[in-house]
Amino acid sequence: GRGDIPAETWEKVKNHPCYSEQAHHHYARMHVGVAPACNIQCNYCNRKYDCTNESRPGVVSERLTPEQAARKVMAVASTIPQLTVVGIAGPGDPLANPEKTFKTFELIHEVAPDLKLCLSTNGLVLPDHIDTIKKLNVDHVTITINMVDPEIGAKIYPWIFYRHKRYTGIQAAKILNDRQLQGVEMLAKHGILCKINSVMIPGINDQHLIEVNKAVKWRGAFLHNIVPLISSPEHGTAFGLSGQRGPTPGEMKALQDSCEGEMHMMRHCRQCRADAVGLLGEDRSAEFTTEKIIQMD
Ligand code: CLF
Ligand code: SF4
Repeated sequence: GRGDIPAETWEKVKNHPCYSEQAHHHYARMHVGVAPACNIQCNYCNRKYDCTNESRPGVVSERLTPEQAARKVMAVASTIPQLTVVGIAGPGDPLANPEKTFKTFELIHEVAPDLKLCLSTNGLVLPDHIDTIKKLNVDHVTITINMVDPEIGAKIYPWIFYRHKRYTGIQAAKILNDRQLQGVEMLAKHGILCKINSVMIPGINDQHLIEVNKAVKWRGAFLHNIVPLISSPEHGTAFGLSGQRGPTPGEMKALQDSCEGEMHMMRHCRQCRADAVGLLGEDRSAEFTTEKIIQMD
C-alpha cells in the first residue's frame, strides 16, 4: 500500500510497475535498447545479450537509433494503453552512451510527454550527468550496486574505464563505489527517485548486501531490489565459467527478509531484457522488433 510514502513521491510511484508492487498488475513498461557500449566489466555480464543490470539471457537484443526508439515508443503506446514508463537499461550502460541515451529521452518526451522516463546505470559516470537527467525530467534512476567494500568489489569487477584510463582490482572497485554512492546522494538531493539493484552472488557478496542496504538507505535511496545471479557456462559469463552458482529461492528470501525494515524492498522484479515490452512477466518484444519498426519508415 501507500504506507508512509509522501504525496509528491507517491505521484511518481503509483503508476510505475517496478516502484509499486500494486502497479505492476495494471501498468506496463518498455525498454528501448539504444546503448551498446559499457565502461566497466562485471564478471556476471554477458555482452552477447543484455546488460545483466536488468536482464536475463535471451535472444540478442536490438540496437535502435534514438529516432527508431521514439518511433517504437509511439507504436507500443498505441497498442498497449497501459504503458506508463519507458526505460533505457542497455544492452550496455546507458551513461556510457550519453548522446544516444539523452537524445532518446528528448525525442520520447516530444512525442509522448505523459510517459515517465526511467534510467538504469552502473553509476560510474552518474554524478557527471545529474543536471542533464534532471533537465530531461527523468524521475526514476536505478543504480546497480553490488558492494560497498572494494575488496569484495575486486572479485566482481575485473576492470573499469574511467576518464580515459583503465583501472583494475581494488582501485577500480573503490572508484566505482565512490561514484555510485555519490550518485545516490545527488539523486536524493535533486528529488529524483533512486532504486538500487544488487545482484546476489553466493559466497561473494551475499551477507555483505546487508551493508549495501544500510549504505544506500541513509543516502536516500527509495527502494532496494536484490536479484539472483543468473550464472551458467552456456550463458558465457565469467562467473558461470568458474562454476559460481546463483542463490536458491530460500537464500534470496532470507536475505530480503534481513534487509526488510531498513527500507522498501522490491520483490517482484522479473529481470527484464534491455528490449522488454509489456506488463512485468509478460514479454511482448517480439511484436515490436527492430525490423518492424524500420518498416514503419
Ligand atoms: Fe525498466 Fe528498470 Fe525502469 Fe523498471 S525494469 S529501467 S526500473 S522500467 Fe523492473 Fe525489470 Fe526488475 Fe528492472 S522488473 S529488471 S526492476
Ligand atoms: Fe555488463 Fe551491465 Fe556490467 Fe556493463 S554494467 S559489464 S553491460 S552487466
